[in-house]
Amino acid sequence: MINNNVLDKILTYLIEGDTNMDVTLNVQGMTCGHCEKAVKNAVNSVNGVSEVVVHLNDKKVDVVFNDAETNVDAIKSAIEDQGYDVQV
Ligand SMILES: [Cu+2]
Repeated sequence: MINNNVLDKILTYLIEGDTNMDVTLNVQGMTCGHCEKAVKNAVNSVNGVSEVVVHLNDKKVDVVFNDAETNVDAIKSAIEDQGYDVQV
């Protein structure tokens, strides 16, 4: 059985010729709303990123990006540039 998520990706691929990927990054060092905003803005500023959700309490960041335009390393660097440690 095929789930909606997979179906979405296939449709996006057929329509746009590329795929939206999602990744969850473990980000260490986020302690407050300021950190949350800094990380969110940094990731949003990466070309090809369409969605960023920061889970401050879980120290996790969900990112949706177009893999024709960017990659996990670029997103990771953007967060590290703000002074936070990232594990995929
Ligand atoms: Cu903070």
